[in-house]
Amino acid sequence: MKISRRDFLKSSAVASLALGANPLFAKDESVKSIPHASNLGAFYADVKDGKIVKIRPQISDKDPKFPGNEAWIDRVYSDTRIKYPCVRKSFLEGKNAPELRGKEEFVRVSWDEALKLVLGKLKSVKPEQIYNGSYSGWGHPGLLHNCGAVAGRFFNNVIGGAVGTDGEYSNGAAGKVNTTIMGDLEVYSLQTSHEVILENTKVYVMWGADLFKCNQIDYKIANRGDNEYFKKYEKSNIKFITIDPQYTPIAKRFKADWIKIRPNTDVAMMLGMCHYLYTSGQYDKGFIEKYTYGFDKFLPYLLGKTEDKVAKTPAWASKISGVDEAVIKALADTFVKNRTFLAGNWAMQRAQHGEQADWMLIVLAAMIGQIGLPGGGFGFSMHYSGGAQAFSGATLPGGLAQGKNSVDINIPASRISEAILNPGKTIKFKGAEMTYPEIKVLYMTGATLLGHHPNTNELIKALRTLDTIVVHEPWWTPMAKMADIVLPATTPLERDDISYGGSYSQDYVYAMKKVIEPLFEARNDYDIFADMAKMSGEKEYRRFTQGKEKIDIIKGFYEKSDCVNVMSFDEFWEKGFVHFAPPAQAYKFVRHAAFRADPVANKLATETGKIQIFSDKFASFGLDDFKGHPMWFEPAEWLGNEKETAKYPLHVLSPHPKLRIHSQLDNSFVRKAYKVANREPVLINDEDAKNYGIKDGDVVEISNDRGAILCGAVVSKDIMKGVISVEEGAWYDPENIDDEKPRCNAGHINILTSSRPTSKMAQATSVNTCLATIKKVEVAPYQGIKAPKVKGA
Ligand SMILES: Nc1nc2c(c(=O)[nH]1)N[C@H]1C(S)=C(S)[C@@H](COP(=O)(O)OP(=O)(O)OC[C@H]3O[C@@H](n4cnc5c(=O)[nH]c(N)nc54)[C@H](O)[C@@H]3O)O[C@H]1N2
Ligand SMILES: Nc1nc2c(c(=O)[nH]1)N[C@H]1C(S)=C(S)[C@@H](COP(=O)(O)OP(=O)(O)OC[C@H]3O[C@@H](n4cnc5c(=O)[nH]c(N)nc54)[C@H](O)[C@@H]3O)O[C@H]1N2
Ligand SMILES: [Mo]
Repeated sequence: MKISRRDFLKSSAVASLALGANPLFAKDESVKSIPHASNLGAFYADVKDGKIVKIRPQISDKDPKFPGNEAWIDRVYSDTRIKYPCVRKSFLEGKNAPELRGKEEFVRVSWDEALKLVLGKLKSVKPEQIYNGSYSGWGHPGLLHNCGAVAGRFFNNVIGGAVGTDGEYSNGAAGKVNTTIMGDLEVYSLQTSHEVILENTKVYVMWGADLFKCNQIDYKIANRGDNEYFKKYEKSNIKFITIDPQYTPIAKRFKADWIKIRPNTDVAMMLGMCHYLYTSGQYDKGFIEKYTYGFDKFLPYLLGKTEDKVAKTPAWASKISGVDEAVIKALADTFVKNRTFLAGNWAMQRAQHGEQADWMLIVLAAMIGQIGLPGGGFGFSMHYSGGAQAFSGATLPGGLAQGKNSVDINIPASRISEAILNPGKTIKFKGAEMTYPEIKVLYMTGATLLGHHPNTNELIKALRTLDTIVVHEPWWTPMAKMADIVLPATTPLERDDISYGGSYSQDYVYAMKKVIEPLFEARNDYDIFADMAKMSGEKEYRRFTQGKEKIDIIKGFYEKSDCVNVMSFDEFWEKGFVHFAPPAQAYKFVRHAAFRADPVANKLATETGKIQIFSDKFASFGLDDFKGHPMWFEPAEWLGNEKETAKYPLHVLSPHPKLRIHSQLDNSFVRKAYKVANREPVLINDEDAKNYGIKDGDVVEISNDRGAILCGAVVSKDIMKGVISVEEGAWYDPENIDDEKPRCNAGHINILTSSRPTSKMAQATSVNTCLATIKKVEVAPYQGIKAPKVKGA
């Protein structure tokens, strides 16, 4: 089934109109409306004769124009569905030939044969030789079928554990720093509410925070409630400023002043502002004394009285960041004289030395002195999953218990390729050391290493050394194609589940009812693991299922929550949702207000109970690339590195996709809305385009030492000179599979990104530290990715 862009526009207009109608009474008697929900929002799926014919948004979806939900029809019935369990030919024949991964044909096998093969492989190695890469949770927001949770439950209860991931790709660097600085991760915590911002904030700084794009989806169930507030922001008197190499559509909507900053140089700019605030005597001395620790140890560095003898003046910062000295000073003046909110992003810390970004922004906010005041201070989740929405406070349904993992080895999220290629190697990590295990089996469910991990060619090299790769997937993703054993998973619409949303408001609990029967031979991840538990023995099976049916587990989650006080499970299951209206005071929430009101009674969970401008713990790590206070470190690849830019003059950013969830939806009609010549678009500045002889719509090759990709050019004034941007998540599609580093026809950005860690402290991903070059090319038309041929199917 294929839906055109025009059909989609038509149907979503109808969908918006239908929003108020009672969805349980579809006009056509033969059509059943079944409630379901996903990261893309809550909806009713209309089913006729066992087929989904329409997706209609639920009442909680405040802006159902986002095309993702409509695309469920397309995705469920996609040609790229994996229909049967499959095994790579040589692997099935017992020859393995790992170098043929991703090149060889697959053979259809029975479920029984496939699962025996998987279990046999898992049992032939030690648990510490299995890497469970079911990272992230973006596979499925359901509380029962959450891919990471079911995989963890299986490995911990049946296999004796597995190697996991430490940290993540989202906030790998900040996540290792903020708890020590603020006593809280900050990036996943409830933010100062929209209402408080609207009432109090005079200056709103989007410090790389893409408030609109990133809030259109949710880690749980999206409600797009922020969009209602953005209409009010638009009409307010708030002065918006965006500090970003790109002028985002929301910045444009808010008529924000655009500060074009060289990628990866924000810390220098912040230091320049701090120097100016200090030397001009404008910083809030009282705040620093009362609420922070270690300013005196940071000051010599700021003033150039340490070894480097460099004062971090606005002039110094200007040279690095490309932002005018006068602008740096004017911004500092504006921030300190007005109620100013600094909304940080996560892309800044997804760069080499990303540890410094949030820390330095916190120090700047501390010197401004508005932390904990209504509409002032900083926030690191204004752009994510409705971070500034009012919190209901309800007790929600819980999730699937995973049990204890007896393998105490977790590989830092940026280090997977290195770990596979260097078993036994010891690295520094979080102030201690860790040694890589010898990984033999890679197991992936609900995540895609071949999508999210940097330096794809290095990763593929690593993958081709493993003994076994098992992937559960609904679709023939590039990761599935690289596997030995591929198990067809159901899409969420083919099974029952329960979840809640938004992640921060927590005001709706949703029934995610099975909409249609599983297609082909697809099975639920839960059932796949349950079957292997059964094959292992009665005891293992009981440990995995705890003697419960799936619907009873869902009911159990429901019954332990506040939902039961609203309606019975049966009523909920019929209606589709429970709503908890947030209390009035939730709309007045001010982050850090309690700490500001009483820093003794409400001290932070830090070394000193205060904000750590300096941390003795961090200083004691004795690292050369991460110290006791935030600092500017020059990245290996950036526009200020003349040697590097001679060869690769453009800084490549890989932000999150507007119309996808990472790689998800790249096999749906949604791609028609953004692909250029069927390839991932690259945003390029108009002057750069002219200099390179590139026109809008041209096919271009972007390359560096790590590889090359083909993209479609989008020439624009909304990206600064010297920077190009390709959204992460295009499905990798090698042009000539036998090349050592095949060019990617689809424009998968991680071909170009580096797996270099942020530092020896967090060892996090640094994908936004990347230089490359670009040229126009003449190539054959590209049709997009296809499912592989399967023998016997
Ligand atoms: N260059 C670059 N790379 C990045 C980033 C970046 O900014 N730049 N960002 C990073 C970040 S922050 C993140 S969070 C990661 C995201 O990385 P991932 O979490 O790997 O991203 P997704 O593409 O959402 O992968 C989810 C996979 O689960 C599959 N799936 C969906 N439903 C089911 C199901 O029910 N069962 C099973 N078995 N599978 C299912 C989908 O088809 C998809 O392949 O990417 C990281 N990579
Ligand atoms: N629609 C959609 N929303 C999403 C996701 C998705 O896949 N699709 N993924 C979700 C996930 S898992 C995550 S982790 C978050 C990601 O949240 P973020 O990491 O904050 O989002 P990005 O899109 O990577 O980048 C946001 C902005 O940062 C800018 N930027 C890049 N480098 C720099 C820099 O050095 N300095 C400054 N000042 N700005 C810079 C980019 O130009 C971009 O406009 O988004 C979430 N929201
Ligand atoms: Mo993420």
